[in-house]
Amino acid sequence: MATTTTPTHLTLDAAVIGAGVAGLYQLHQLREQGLDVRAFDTASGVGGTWYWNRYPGARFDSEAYIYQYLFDEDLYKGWSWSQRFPAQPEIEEWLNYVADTLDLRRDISFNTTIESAVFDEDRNRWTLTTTTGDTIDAQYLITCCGMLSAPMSDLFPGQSDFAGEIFHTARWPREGADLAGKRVGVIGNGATGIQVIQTIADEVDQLKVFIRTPQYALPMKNPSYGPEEVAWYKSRFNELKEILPHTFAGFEYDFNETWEELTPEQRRAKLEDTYENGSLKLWLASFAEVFHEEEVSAEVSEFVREKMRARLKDPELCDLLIPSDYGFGTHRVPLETNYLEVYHRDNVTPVSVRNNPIARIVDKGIVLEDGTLHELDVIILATGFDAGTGALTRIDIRGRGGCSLKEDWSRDIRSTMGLMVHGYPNMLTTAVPLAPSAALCNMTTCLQQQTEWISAAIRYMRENGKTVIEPTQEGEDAWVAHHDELADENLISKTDSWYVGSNVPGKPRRVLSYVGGVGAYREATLEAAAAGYKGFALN
Ligand code: NA7
Repeated sequence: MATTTTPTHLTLDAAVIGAGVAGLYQLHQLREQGLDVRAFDTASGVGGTWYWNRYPGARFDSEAYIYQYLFDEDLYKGWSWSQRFPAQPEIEEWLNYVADTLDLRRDISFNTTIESAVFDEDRNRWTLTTTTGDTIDAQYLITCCGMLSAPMSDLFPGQSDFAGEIFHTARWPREGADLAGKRVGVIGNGATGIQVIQTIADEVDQLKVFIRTPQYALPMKNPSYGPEEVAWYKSRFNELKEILPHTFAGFEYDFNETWEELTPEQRRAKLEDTYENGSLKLWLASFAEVFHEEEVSAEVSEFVREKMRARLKDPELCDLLIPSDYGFGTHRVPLETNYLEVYHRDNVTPVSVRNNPIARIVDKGIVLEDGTLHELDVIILATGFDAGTGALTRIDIRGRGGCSLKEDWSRDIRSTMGLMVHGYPNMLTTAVPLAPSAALCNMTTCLQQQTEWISAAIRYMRENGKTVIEPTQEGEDAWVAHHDELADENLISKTDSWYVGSNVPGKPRRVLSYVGGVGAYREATLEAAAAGYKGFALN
C-alpha cells in the first residue's frame, strides 16, 4: 500500500544547498553567528564531490594537508592523513570527521533535492521546494553545490539499449561495481578517466579507452605518511594558514621567478625540479608565463612531451596520447601513476575517436561513426561535468521579476565575483563562474574564502539593519569586464575544455574560473566589503 506523507514547511534565516566542503563550513559559520540555518543535500551523507566520486582510483591532486580547513587548529590537527594524496574513502571519512566534530548533522537534511527556488520581492525571501513537495522559506539562499557536480552522463544515442552496465564516474554505485574478468570501455581521459584507467587495468579482462583529445599528464609521487610526516605537516599549520590564501592557486607553492630572468639552463633546472616534485608544482609554480606567452608555453609543453615520449616509446602511442595542438596547462593537468605504461599491457587498447567519433551505443557496445562495433560488458563514462553552471541551472531558480538563472546563463554566464548574480537578491553563491575555482584553485582554499566572505556580508547586514543585498548592474558589469580582460589574455581562453564550457553543447563560451589568482581575488572581495560592499546594493 502506498504511504503518503504530508509535505513539511520550514522557516529559516538561511538555507544552504549542499553539504560538501563549502556547505559544511558555511553551515558551521552561520550557526555560530546565531542564524537559524539548515543545509540540504541530495546525497545520503556529507562530502559533496567526495561523496559522489567513488569510482576506482578517485583521489586528491592537491596535497591532503592543504586541502583541509584552516579555520580551526584543533580540527586541523585532530585528523591525520595516511598519504600525501589519499584516495576517496579516506577523504569522505575526513569530511565525516568534520561533520561529527562540529556536530553539523543535526542541521542537515540528507536525501533532499531542491527542485526550485523562487524569490518573493514583496517579502524579500526565498521559497525553496524539494522534489517531494516540502517547502523552505528563507531570507538567504546560499548555494554550495560544487563546481563539478552536474555529470555529463546522457551523451550518446542508444545508451539505454546497452545490455551491460553503464556508469558515470560521479554516480558510481556505493556497493561498488564488479569489473573482474569483464570487457570494459572507458570514454574520456581527463583527470578522472586517467585515475580510473590506471586503477582498473589490472582487474579487467579487456580495457578499451576511447580517446578524443590527448592530455599532458604529470607523474604523482605519493608517499605514505607515518607519525613523522604527520607531525611535520601539522607543525606547519600556522605557516600554511599564512601562505595558502595568498598564492596564485591556493597551494603552498607559487610562481617566484620569471622566465626572462633565468638562463636556459636555469629554466631547464627549474622545470626538472618542479617535475620531480611529483605534484602540480610544474604547472602552478614554475613559470606564470606558460599561461600568457606562446613561446614559453611551447617550450614547457615540449618539456612535458619529452618526458611522456620517453615513457611511451612506441611512436603510435605517442601520436595518440601526447598533445600537439594546445599548450601545457591550458587544460586541467592530471596527476597519474603508471598511466602511460598501462598502454603497454596486452589487455589495454586505446581507440582514437578524434576522427572517427562515437556514433551511438547499442546493446552489445559502442559503435563508431565508420560502423566499427566495440563489444563491451561495462561502459564507464569519464565524460566530465557541466562545470560551474550545471549544478544551479538544474534547479529552477527564479529571481527578481521571475527571471530564470537557467535562461540568463544560457545567454551569458555572469556573476559578481562568483559570489552573487545581479537579479537574484540574497542568493549567495560559491564555486560558480567568475571566481577562482577548481580549474586553478585548491578548492578548500577558495571555498573557505568565499564562505567566509558570505558570512561576513550577512553579519554586516544584520548589524546594519539591512535585509537585502544584490550586486548592482554596474558592479557586475565591472567584474565581468575585469574577468574577461584577464581571461582573454590567457591561453586557456583559446583551448577547448570544460574550462571554457565547450564540453557542453550550446553553452556560451567564457573562461569559467577567474584567472587573476586566488590571492588577488581575495584582495578584491575584501576591498569591496571594506568599502561598504562596493558594487552591491544593500537595503
Ligand atoms: P573532463 O576533464 O571534462 O574530461 C572529460 C573527458 O571525456 C575528456 O577526455 C573528453 O574528451 C571526454 N569526452 C566527453 N565527451 C566525449 C565524447 N562524446 N566522445 C569522446 N570523448 C568524450 O572531466 P573529468 O571528470 O576527467 O575531470 C573534471 C574535473 O574533475 C577535473 O578537471 C578536475 O578538476 C576534477 P575531450 O577532451 O572533450 O575531447
